[in-house]
Amino acid sequence: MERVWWKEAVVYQIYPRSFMDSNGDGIGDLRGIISRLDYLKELGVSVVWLSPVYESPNDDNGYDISNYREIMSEFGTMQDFNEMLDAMHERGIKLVMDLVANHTSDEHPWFIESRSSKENPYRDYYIWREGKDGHEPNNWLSFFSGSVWNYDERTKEYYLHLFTQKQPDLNWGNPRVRNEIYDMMTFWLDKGIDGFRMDVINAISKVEDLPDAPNPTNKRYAWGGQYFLNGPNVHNYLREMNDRVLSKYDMMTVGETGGVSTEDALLYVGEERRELSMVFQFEHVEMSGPAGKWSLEPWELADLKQIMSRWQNDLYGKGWNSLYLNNHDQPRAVSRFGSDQEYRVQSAKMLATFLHMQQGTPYIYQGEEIGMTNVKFDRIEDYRDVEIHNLWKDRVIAGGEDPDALLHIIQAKGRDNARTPMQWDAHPNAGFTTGVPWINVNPNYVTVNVEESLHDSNSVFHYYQKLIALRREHLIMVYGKYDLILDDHSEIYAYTRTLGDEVWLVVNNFYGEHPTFDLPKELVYSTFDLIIANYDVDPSETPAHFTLRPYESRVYRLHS
Ligand code: ISL
Ligand code: CA
Repeated sequence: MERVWWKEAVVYQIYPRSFMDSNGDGIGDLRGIISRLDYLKELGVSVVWLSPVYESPNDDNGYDISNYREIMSEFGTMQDFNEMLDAMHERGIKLVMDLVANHTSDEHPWFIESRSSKENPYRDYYIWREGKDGHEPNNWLSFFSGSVWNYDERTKEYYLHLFTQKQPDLNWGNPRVRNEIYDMMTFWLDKGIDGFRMDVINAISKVEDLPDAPNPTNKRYAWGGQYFLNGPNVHNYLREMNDRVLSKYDMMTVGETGGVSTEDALLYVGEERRELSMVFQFEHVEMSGPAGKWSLEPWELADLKQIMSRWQNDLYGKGWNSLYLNNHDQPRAVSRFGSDQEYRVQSAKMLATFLHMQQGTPYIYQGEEIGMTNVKFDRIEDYRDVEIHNLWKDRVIAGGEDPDALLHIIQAKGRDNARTPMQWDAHPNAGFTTGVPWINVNPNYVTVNVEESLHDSNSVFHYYQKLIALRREHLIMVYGKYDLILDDHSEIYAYTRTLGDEVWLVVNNFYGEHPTFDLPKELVYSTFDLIIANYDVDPSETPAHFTLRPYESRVYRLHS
């Protein structure tokens, strides 16, 4: 595969509202980010992905943009932004911005014009339809509960919103809309940013006639993803975007693409396709079974192996993977895939090894590098996420479901798990703010925090630092071929990486027991060395046979 900087990078995601507050208003901001860049440099990451910082009424924390060319006043000014970008570049850190172009805020001037009359020149910037027999134009279910349609009194038509009512979908079929987006992207790239993370980019092309979705269980609304995910023109639009914008810069792109198979993904990231650098696939974060996201069904290691290995194998030599276990939309990785109790530190390190040793660009979500965990708020009022509150209205207030049962699920799966303030130190509010934080801190900040991690040479932080440093030294971590071994082992997830005549063996114990590892016979070696491990390893033990401790991880280099 061709060598490129973004394949060799490690990306750190900042959710600005919760990262660092510089002025005591309880909301993270750009000057707060600037004040913590030395920390990111010490960690060693080479790219920051910054969740949206554009002007927004914050119905969905900045994923509802009312002006693409201004900074949200709560976060600072354009001058702060310019300073932040320079300060990142001075430290050798590139900046990837969030591109939220499937929809805008309903407070964006385009939408204000669009809804004002059917004749307005901006009408066709959005997706308007007449009702059908006094109902919505179709039965599609929104990502955030309820219908995707909202009736607008003034013109007596409905507009489409896949997310909240305050996030109307843009009409990408209109070339004027596409031009506006390309101009806006050029504006930011000309400022010197290094790429875009593209929000729900595979939803920008809807099928022309917007048919009803199949509704076998006869609910009021039904999931219509097949009519708007990977739609008929999505690749035409991305090719056009690439020709007009992306190809003119040395940049990276990562498309957020829920519901893609590896075959679909290759159409976005195939090396010859001239579309995107990589995509975020969702299969491993959607393992929870038929009841979907809002259920407590456990995930299975066999499924994780099968999914991750399929992505590793199917994209190998053809297109690039991204690697992540959590982000601002997902529960905390250590709570979900590891253990956030007795083995929090060990399992956080194990998960990091498991992920960073695969092929692809790893993404670290803020706080993951110190093993931050899920939070349990006891009262629905303490949650802030619009997805959670819409769900609550739909299922408890309107639907009469048991509030305690749903709260329990929200505690495990809700997006606010990822959005509590970054835990900097043991001072009140975790050192995030001197004021009242916009969302409560996780009470475990007293022990789980950056300051503590920096002092402890055995911390999760120092382990991540080591993994990131290893990637800079060893091309095998980036370009080596992945092969799953011990496919059927019920506790161990092990694989090898191979580049030329170099072989690395990666062994991860996903549970709290003591399984034994036996090297498959075909893997012959004469000498070995230990690359990294999350426990002290007895040097007399060989990679041929050993017993793992709870959540133990080891990486060996095998010499033939
Ligand atoms: O987290 C989810 C809902 O459970 C996902 O389905 C999520 O909504 C989807 O991945 C799209 O996410 C992106 O677009 C949303 C925004 O709310 C998310 O924060 C963003 O990552 C709308 O812009
Ligand atoms: Ca602030």
